[in-house]
Amino acid sequence: MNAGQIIGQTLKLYGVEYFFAFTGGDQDIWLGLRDAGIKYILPHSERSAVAMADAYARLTGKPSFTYGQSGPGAAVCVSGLVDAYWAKSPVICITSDTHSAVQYRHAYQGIDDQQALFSTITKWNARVPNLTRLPDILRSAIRFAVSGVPGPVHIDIPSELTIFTKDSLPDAQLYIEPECKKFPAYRHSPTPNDIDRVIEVLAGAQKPLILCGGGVLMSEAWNEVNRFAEVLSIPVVASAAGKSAFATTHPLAVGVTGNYSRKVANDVVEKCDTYIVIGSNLGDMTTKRWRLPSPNAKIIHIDLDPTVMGANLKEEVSIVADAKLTLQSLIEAANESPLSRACPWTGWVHEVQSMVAGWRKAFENLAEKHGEIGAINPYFVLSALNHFLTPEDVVVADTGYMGAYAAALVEVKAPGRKYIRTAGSLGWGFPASLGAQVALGDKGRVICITGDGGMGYHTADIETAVRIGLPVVILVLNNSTLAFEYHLQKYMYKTEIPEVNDFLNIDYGAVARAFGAYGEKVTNPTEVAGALQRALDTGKTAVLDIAIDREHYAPVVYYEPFMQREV
Ligand SMILES: Cc1ncc(C[n+]2csc(CCOP(=O)(O)OP(=O)(O)O)c2C)c(N)n1
Ligand SMILES: [Mg+2]
Repeated sequence: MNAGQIIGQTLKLYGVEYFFAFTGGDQDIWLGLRDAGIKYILPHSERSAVAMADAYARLTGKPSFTYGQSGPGAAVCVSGLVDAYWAKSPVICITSDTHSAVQYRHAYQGIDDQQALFSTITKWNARVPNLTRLPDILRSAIRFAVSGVPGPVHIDIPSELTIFTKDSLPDAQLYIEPECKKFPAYRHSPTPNDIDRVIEVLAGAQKPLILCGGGVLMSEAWNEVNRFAEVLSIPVVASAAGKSAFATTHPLAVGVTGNYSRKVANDVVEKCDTYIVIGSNLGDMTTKRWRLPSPNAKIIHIDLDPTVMGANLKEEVSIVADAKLTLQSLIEAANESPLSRACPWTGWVHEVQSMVAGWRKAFENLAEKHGEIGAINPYFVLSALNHFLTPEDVVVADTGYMGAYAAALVEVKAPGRKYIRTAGSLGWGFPASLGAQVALGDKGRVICITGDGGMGYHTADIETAVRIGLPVVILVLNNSTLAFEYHLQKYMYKTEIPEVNDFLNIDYGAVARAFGAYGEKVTNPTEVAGALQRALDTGKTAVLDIAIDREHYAPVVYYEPFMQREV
């Protein structure tokens, strides 16, 4: 077996279906994948490929694979892996590297230390010294990616092993670790004492609140978190990463808290006296730069990563264990506890529910203002989208304002892996939505929410979507500017620097049609609902370019105290 065959056959044994990559010269790998029946997905850049692989992993709970050719291809992969690194997404990136015979000799596309490029954004990073080591290094890469705190890994293979190689390993020992087909692998249980401590602290609580972080989705624990919240009648907020762990339509749901959030969710977090944090590192985005919760609140923190304990806030109880296993034990303990028979915090639940109802009313009022021709109100657009969303749909949001609009306003009608967002890299959303649709197959529709700034990064991948036949609906909320930047100038600095943020008014609907997709430009608010209906009904890739008001500012907290957001 040569390297390509070893890679192809190993992936097949792990049940891998897809390989997301922008090609380089390493034909042995492509032949190995083809012979193993792994489907090759070709987008228009390594960054798109990584975003697709990343979204695929986040939505399936399985490790995913991508690639970059030695030098420039590898370098582009790095910029895509950043988001997987933040989101703890197990993307395995294989790169070829300079032929060992010419390393350090100014070889074409050579980077002397290519591994160093990946070192800060991967969990593990290994060079394959010879063919004999490839099977075990591949297994280790997968194990590193899916076990402990999941995350991206990198394998570097010198090109003497990947291009037209005569080397072969006749007796390659290929086997897999079944536990590593999904993540998080090798889950840890809580101790009985951990569970007792939670019930003990809750017995003294008057205003408890649950925070669902991304770890709840990673651990596939959404049914358990719903059950736990219901058994004890505890309201639930989420981080942007954990948004879809709890349906926003649930009577105990409050919404996303943090910097890109619902105002009401931050208000509720501020009031709680006991904060049960599940699968979150309590970073700045979730805690409003550590101004939430109140310093008096007792924190019960459940996470599989011991290094997040105490990193940001002081915990009353720290449980280092898997979210699903911990919640299963907590449900049992809660059922046995008097707390489940006579809810001591009914008044708190009613208070939270009336706060959420007030927020909903305020949002509906704002969404009733449709905006002007060419300056449509984004609240109106998202409210219209909510009417069309089904419990099966998956929403993929880009970052900045798009992350805030989507986090605060998009309804999740059933819990599960239904919402993912870029953890920070502008432009990730659109290619990620294609990976999401590959993951979903025909089990649901994917709707991507991106700005024109985000869409500009990977416009060419409309062709990818059309070629592969992915019926993603892409909403480009187009204000012909990087509005986040524009507003920071306007409100914080009381000036404008248009050359830093303003673009031409591009019609992405027409662009989409040129690529063979369905496309419309929506300038009149009265066209929004009809256009959404048509895009969702086409059954093919659809782009709606919606001309939104460049003055509209999203539900973010950055302008405080310069400006108060509305909801
Ligand atoms: C790769 C990358 N570059 C830059 C940024 C900073 N950034 C965040 S949001 C944003 C503006 C996004 O513009 P657009 O997608 O058009 O949305 P809008 O703000 O106009 O609503 C920028 C430049 C980033 N997060 N990631
Ligand atoms: Mg914009």
